Amino acid sequence: MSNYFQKEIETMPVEQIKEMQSEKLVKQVKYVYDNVKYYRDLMDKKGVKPEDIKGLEDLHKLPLISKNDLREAYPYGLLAKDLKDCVRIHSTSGTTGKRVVAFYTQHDIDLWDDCCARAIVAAGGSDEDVCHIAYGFGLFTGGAGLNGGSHKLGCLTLPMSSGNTDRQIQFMMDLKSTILCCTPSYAAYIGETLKEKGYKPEDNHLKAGIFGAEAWTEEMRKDIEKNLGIKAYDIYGLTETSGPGVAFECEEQTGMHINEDHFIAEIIDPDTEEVLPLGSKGELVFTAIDKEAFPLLRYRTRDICVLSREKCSCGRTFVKMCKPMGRSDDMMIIKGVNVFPSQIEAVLLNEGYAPNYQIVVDRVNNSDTLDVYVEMHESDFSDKVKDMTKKEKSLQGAIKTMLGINPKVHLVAPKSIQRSEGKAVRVIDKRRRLGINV
Ligand code: DLL
Repeated sequence: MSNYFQKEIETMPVEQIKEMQSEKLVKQVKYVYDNVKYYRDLMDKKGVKPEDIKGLEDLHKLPLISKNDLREAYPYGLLAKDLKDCVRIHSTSGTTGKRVVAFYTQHDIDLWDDCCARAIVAAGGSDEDVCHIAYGFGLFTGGAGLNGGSHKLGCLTLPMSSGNTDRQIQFMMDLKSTILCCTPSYAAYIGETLKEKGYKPEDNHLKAGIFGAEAWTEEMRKDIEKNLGIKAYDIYGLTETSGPGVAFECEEQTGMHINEDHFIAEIIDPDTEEVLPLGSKGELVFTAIDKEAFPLLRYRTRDICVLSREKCSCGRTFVKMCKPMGRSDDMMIIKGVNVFPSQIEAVLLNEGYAPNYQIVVDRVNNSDTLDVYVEMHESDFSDKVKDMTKKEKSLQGAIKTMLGINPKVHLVAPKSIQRSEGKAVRVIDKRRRLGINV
């Protein structure tokens, strides 16, 4: 039997959700038009007035916006409230160009906390739990978001932030953490370290984990669940929409429910920008219908995804998004073939390797090269060159079967690929040095 944080909303009949979205959308478009010059100019340019938006069916008439608009409007250009009404700023970890900064009023934070509290309850949490938050705290939204949700629910909250894994483990054991929140790659690393220290999965008190902020596969989920002895739930969000909690997984673990009382989701064709029907694969676009300080209308996430309204056994009626299948901008084109890092990861896990790898793409003599560095398990290590070559060839074959192109596989010593306390750096695309827009 499912528990909910806000049952009436989370299980509301779909027709009613749509009515609610329509009403909020009409108000929000007017609010944004009246208060944000940047949007007003975009809408005027497209010839759309707030009166043209009478409900959900008119959403497609609004202009799409992207990270470029956010960068152009940096820092205050999309602000809809006076700065004195704002109480917080967060920012993306973007390393190129201007960062994206998002502003929050107290009301925005309250709704964000609700979204994260819903996620914790959907993962089996209650006010009896000890919520161990090992997402980074600071400008990144992961720590603050789950921290807010955990407080709202009344959990005993451990705001650990990321890093210092020995201390994480000591607190986890001594203070009996029951729910772990961090990136999936850090969860995998904590699991690995626990094992190294001689702990068995049943030695910790954890029952669930809420992992997101980066792509991870079903195979990785199984690995983490086994090593930590927990159920691992996905959580999705982005700084621009507030942070984690835009969507969260329930006990069915078959995709993430989007908090549709606050966000309208669309799927578009990333090339033509045409809205695609439910069930199509395309780019996820969000319209935030409750945000005060930093409103977003039709924001292109670049995440490739499929939405589904199949009935969920948990009783929630919110539309579900699948795990993002890559980004319309992290897809690599190698030797003319579209490659997602998650495809390579799936092969590695399927072949029994840990998800510790690095993909290096380059162009040599006008031809693309793909090198995959993969860590071995201690037990795979052999000083016979012949054995190692055989293993590399076998993995190479498996990746070739998946992608249709031939990679060069390098098996490297355990722990030799640098670990991350936040998002793992999976891909190094050296073609950028040649000015190629990958
Ligand atoms: O990563 C917010 C977050 C924090 C989500 C903690 C979940 C947990 P950004 O740093 O702005 O925000 O990055 C947003 O990360 O567009 C996706 O490409 C990716 N992403 C986020 N969650 C997932 C997920 C946070 N569950 C970008 N699976 C998004 C795959 C994810 N990718």
